[in-house]
Amino acid sequence: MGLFNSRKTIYVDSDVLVIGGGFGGCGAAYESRHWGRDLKVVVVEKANIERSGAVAQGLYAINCYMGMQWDENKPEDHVRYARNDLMGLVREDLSYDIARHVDATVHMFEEWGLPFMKDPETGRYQREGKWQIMIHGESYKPIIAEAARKAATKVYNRIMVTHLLMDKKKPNRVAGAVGFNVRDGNFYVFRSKSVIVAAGGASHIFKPHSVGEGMGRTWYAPWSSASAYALPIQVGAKMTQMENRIVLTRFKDGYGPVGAYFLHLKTTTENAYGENYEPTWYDSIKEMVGDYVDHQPVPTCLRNHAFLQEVKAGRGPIRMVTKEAFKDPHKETVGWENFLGMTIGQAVVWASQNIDPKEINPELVMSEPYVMGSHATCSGAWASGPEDYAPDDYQWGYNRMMTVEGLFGAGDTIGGTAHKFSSGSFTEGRIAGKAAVKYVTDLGSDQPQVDEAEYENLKSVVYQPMENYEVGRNEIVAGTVSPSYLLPLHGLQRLEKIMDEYVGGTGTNYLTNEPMLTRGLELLSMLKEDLPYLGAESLHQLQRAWELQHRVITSECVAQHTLFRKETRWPGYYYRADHPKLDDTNWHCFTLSSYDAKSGEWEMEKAPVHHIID
Ligand code: SFD
Ligand code: AMP
Repeated sequence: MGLFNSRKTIYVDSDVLVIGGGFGGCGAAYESRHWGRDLKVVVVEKANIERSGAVAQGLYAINCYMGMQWDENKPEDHVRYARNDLMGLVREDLSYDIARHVDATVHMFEEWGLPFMKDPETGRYQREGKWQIMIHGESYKPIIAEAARKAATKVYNRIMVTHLLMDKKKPNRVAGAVGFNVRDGNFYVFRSKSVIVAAGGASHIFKPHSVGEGMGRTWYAPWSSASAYALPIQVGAKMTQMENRIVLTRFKDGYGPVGAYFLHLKTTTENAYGENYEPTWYDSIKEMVGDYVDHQPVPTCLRNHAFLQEVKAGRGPIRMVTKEAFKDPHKETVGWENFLGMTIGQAVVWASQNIDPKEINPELVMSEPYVMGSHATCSGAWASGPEDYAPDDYQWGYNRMMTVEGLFGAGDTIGGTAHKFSSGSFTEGRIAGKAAVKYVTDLGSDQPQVDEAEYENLKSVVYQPMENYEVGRNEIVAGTVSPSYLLPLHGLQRLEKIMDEYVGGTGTNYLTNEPMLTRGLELLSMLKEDLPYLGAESLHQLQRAWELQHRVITSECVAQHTLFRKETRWPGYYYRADHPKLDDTNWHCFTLSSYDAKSGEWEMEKAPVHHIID
């Protein structure tokens, strides 16, 4: 490794290392400090926590709040809601654990200065829906980041974590992480007694609707690059429900979310001929999934399914009926502000396409799939549950610890816990932080040690794309296509095409089957063979190269899970055409995977779904 020896290696020691300073990470830092007054709590973030992660642009609602102080809901009710929405399969222990603590989190947000809308008559938080409350949330992220900054011993911004480090003595114990500074290029070795991964979900593993110059326009943040899954997968942590990718109804071209419209503005949808199409599909959905169609609210995936069927039947586009609601000045203000505080691009799209929702009912579209464990979906790591509530086989260590010792997670990282959203992710970070502190305290003198040979080897692996570029660049005089390297963007487009065409993206109407998945996996393994030849022109491109690596391994995991589950559990999220119905007899279970980095092999298994709440 000749060219980059001049880069400095910087060593950082900590008790608790938090990877990712988004909602889960900020919660983890805050709570680790509370329980570990004298401990060294370090946050490492690839951007700047002030405006990083999915909430960078702000949010207009907090989607998970019980309202227990006013007897609005009980934690058990939220578990029932999430279970119904996910067609019966959630980790009820983990979900309950978040629901019972989430209100306290939200109250802290208010103390820290987040402006909440209040119901003028009752003085309570203004409800958008049964679980959602409305905020003036443009500055949501900086407010939460401030608390984490004050709690952490140090926040390292602009460092992209590429790999976890394992203990020299105990094979299944974490000992830290490595990464590089995307501004000065220095190599960082984080040695830590415990690690909490809170690195967000994954966009751009399936081809998005907008490509070319519009490819940054996706619903989930384009910088959510799957590290939350790739880091644990690479060290053999078990993952769950990775087939449960999410597809969402969104306003066309700007990906504006629909929740505030459906729930607060009480708008409805109609087909191109002004008809309410959902009842048309009731019988056929019942035929596919049985009584799950009768749940209230109708599960997100089934609403998607009716939308997709109606478009396939030739009666699209589907529109949101806004004209009436927008005649009410309050609702009109809410409708616009919802996007100005959260998804500004949608307001800009409407302005640029001459769409005034008072005059025109705007088009909706079904998004490409994302992988994330905090919205209406359960993908993520398989985690140990709370000591006082989890059944025995969901408990092997500390709360939120993965199947790797000392490795914890929160937010999008953790599987089985849909509908936690921003507040639930922060809450889960708090739960993980508290548990990590206990783990560290219990370690005593038996402390993990990093292996110098391991991180020295990773140092050359991490910078290899820059070396590839530097050497290979001499072989071409112009253009971007080289015989010796491929650029991160080329790799990303290849990945998105494979996932789209074989693993159930928009290109096949979310449809796949065993032969398609088998071929998709072959193509993914060929892509993996080419990844050592990634070429990075700059540190920025080096970050893109590692984001791609993380997306590819996560995609492989999604494809393996999709192949393993032989049923169509969530029509509207994806379809196994060779197993077109829900099959509770054989598949009322979680799917688990583990990856062996040495052999490149995946092992799949089933785990039982325990229903703790009636
Ligand atoms: O309307 C590395 N979300 C909503 N939540 C709500 O409560 N209300 C809403 O209104 C929500 N809506 C919404 C939402 C998200 C988006 C994008 C839109 C609309 C347009 C969901 C929440 O945002 C989500 O649940 C949480 O943010 C999840 O928290 P977490 O911690 O799992 O992810 P994060 O906040 O993105 O943070 C991840 C951080 O990790 C960093 N990172 N750092 C170092 N090294 C690496 N390799 C890293 N990889 C990633 C990231 O930079 C980031 O800071 S609505 O649609 O429902
Ligand atoms: P969204 O804006 O679509 O991301 O959704 C925000 C919140 O509203 C989430 O809690 C969704 O589950 C919920 N939601 C969105 N649309 C509907 C609907 N039609 N019926 C019930 N809940 C919904």
